[in-house]
Amino acid sequence: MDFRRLSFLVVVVVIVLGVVDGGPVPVPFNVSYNVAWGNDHVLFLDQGRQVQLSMDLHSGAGFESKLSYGSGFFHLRIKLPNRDSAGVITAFYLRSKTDHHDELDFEFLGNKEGKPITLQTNVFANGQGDREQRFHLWFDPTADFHTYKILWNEHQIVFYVDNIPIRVFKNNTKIGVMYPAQAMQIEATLWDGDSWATDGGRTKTNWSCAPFTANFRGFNVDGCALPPQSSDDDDVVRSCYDSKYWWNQSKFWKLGRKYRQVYEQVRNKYMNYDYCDDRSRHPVVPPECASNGGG
Ligand SMILES: *[C@@H]1O[C@H](CO)[C@@H](O)[C@H](O)[C@H]1NC(C)=O
Ligand SMILES: *[C@@H]1O[C@H](CO)[C@@H](O)[C@H](O)[C@H]1NC(C)=O
Ligand SMILES: *[C@@H]1O[C@H](CO)[C@@H](O)[C@H](O)[C@H]1NC(C)=O
Ligand SMILES: CC(=O)N[C@H]1CO[C@H](CO)[C@@H](O)[C@@H]1O
Repeated sequence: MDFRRLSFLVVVVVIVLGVVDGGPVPVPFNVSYNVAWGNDHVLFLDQGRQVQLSMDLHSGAGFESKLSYGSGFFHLRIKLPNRDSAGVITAFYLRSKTDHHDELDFEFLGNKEGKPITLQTNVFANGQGDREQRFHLWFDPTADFHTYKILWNEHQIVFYVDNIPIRVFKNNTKIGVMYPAQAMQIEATLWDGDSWATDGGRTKTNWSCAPFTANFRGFNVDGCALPPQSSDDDDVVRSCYDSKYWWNQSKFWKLGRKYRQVYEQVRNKYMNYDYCDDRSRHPVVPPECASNGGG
């Protein structure tokens, strides 16, 4: 193989991997995001292409997208607080700022050094949540950046860790299950949740380990942005289902066969709590539980 062809191949591979990583273009934070709270606990690194949130006894911190979105394939690259992070919650989620809100959550529940961090996911539609599913991860999320992604279109919501789908919430409106349909903002936060996060709240935050820090990258947004105050306007939100958005194309309507296999493997091996199986909280199996197998 001559050298020109080889370097062409390398470029292609880098571009493909770049896309898998959550976007080839390192976009600065301030293009799409604002600090929401805890300004003095936010540090900008790498010319604004990386942000570090910190938490101590005085405050945590959070940021949010400037715009709201009606569909998209959202991602952030996150490196979680290391050492003893019991009680500390790092979160990446979409949320509508409405009374009966929609929300799609990744919440990382910190733990004592050496014990596994739990990744909790949840789905709220029209104010109703109580749909937790929890996982242990197959890598150390404090050691390096990993990509966490949320696909949201008219057909399904999928949570991904790197490229692996771990949770599917389908549009089951035809069997009476509410489906997120309100304009949502992207948010990320670092906060003290020691009343519930670790061992059901029995293990408290060890403040002698503060400040706790979480780092974020990957600030390009693949989403259908909506004008402010449009969340009540059905037609405007529906415009986000247009096929001109790549995440609305048919290959994103359900998991393909290969993805469904890894999805099932990962859930069998790493999911350690599922609201669908919790008869003390849900005496009747929630209707969506039968059909979220990713098929
Ligand atoms: C983002 O920050 C850089 C410098 O830190 C500044 O030059 C630029 O104008 C800012 N962009 C926006 C959209 O605020
Ligand atoms: C859910 O799917 C139905 C078709 O089954 C569609 O009419 C509706 O717009 C979808 N709902 C949302 C909120 O996307
Ligand atoms: C809190 O962290 C300090 C420093 O790492 C450690 O010496 C101490 O044992 C920890 N306390 C608890 C209750 O784990
Ligand atoms: C509501 C809507 O416009 N949905 C469209 C999403 O994109 C597919 C094509 O990929 C169209 O068939 C749907 O009508």
